[in-house]
Amino acid sequence: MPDLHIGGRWVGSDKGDRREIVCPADGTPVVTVDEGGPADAAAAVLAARQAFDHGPWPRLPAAERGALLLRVAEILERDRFEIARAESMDTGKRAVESEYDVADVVSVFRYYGGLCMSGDQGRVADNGRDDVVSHVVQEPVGVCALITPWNYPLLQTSWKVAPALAAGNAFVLKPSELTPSTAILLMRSLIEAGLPDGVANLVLGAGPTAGAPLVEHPAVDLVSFTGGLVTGRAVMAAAAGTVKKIALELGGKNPNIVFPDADLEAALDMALTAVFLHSGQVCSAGTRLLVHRDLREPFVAELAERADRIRLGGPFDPDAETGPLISAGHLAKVEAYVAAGLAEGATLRCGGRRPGDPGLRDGFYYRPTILDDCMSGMRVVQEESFGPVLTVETFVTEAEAVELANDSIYGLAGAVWTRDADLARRVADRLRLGTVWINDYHPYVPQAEWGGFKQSGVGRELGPAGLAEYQETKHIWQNTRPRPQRWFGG
Ligand code: TXE
Repeated sequence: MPDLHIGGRWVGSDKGDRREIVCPADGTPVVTVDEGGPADAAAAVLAARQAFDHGPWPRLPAAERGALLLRVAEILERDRFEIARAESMDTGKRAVESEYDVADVVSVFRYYGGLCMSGDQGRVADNGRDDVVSHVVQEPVGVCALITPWNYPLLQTSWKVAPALAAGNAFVLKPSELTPSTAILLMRSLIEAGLPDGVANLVLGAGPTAGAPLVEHPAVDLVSFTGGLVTGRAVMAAAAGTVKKIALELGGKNPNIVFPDADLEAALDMALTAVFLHSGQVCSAGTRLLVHRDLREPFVAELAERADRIRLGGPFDPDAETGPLISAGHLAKVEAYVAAGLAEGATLRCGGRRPGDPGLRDGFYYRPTILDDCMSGMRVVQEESFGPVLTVETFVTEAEAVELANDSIYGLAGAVWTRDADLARRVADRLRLGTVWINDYHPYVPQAEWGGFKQSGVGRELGPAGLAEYQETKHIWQNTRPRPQRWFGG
């Protein structure tokens, strides 16, 4: 069966191009898929436009859209092992992590399905007139281009697809060219749930050839993009040509601040998870450890000792604790960042190399790495390596900790560890971050908004604000007793 889905039909690409997907854990071929280009992107936009302008979906009662989203959740839950397996083959991540991801995806569809059911009919604004009704309503934005990355392929897609559908939009999804499999499976689930033709369209292919034409297309009303900062800037600039609405999630360099009175056992354990989960390929990874000077030596020594014991392996290796990087190119990028850090004066506490295990030779693995003696100005501290690399900086005062944490062009997420609730709250209030964890790291729920301050992005995903991104607000002024005004003499 062909892999692009346009206007309710599975089709091959206009040019007939194909792309082979390989598993990053060992380089084995996973699947070959159709590779779309500009003509496919344009066809998908027109199909979505047609479905939005003339189809039933945007005009359905919200509760019916909600019912469909809940059916999608059921189907995804039924197929969770097949979906998780596909995700693990494309990304190399452990099967158990993919299963957690699919469970999260199901929750996201349930949450937005439920939000539709809540039956928000807008509001009546007080206009001071008894002859006029001012009704403020939310409408779908229109045709949305949804562009997603490779680290949490289906999860990041669900954060866009579920609210876009809940609001009544039509969309074209362009997943990462490295990890297309679960987008295909999602499309099948949407069809099985009964989504009308043309509402959901799938174009596979590379960013410049399949993604950029979506961003530039005049018939697209909104672009929601998750990916790297450099690409995000290009997307923002391209979207300006037709003044599209945009939502961007562009990663972070997230501070994890440890005060001396913290529960050190928990702080240490979670500092490892914060940065080394999914080998650091997490936008909110706690890559910058800011530790009080008095704690630094014992804390970092134990961190390094435990990081050195982390077991690497493929998706189905029961002993593996984390997996490979996504590609050879990404591995080279991470290596270059570590080299740059060492050249700038950092001290290597562990890792800094590929694993020696011959069983891992064909995968894109990199050992968990800790760079000590870092300074805020270093490239490895400021730029996202998106790998298993932790940098260590020290502070003495609360003000210094806040200043270091905020010394970044990013502002996505971070954590503060202390038993002093007042201190924790003071610091949380001053951090310029979209998410702050106190005595924890990484949890999120579909009910609460996610997104970044500063160059970590524009807009919010999840929560009610994640739905609002996909809505336009309209004020309908209804004069019930129209009379001539005689503004002009006539
Ligand atoms: O991402 P890209 P890449 C960061 C991370 C990583 C870096 C580069 O630091 O090392 O980004 O990764 C599509 N117009 N993050 O190159 O290019 C592309 O096809 C429209 C953080 O893989 O941003 C894919 O679907 N679309 C991040 C998506 O954009 C374009 C997650 C993301 O790819 C395009 C991943 C264009 N001109 C990487 N060029 C996070 N925020 O979690 C590419 N794309």
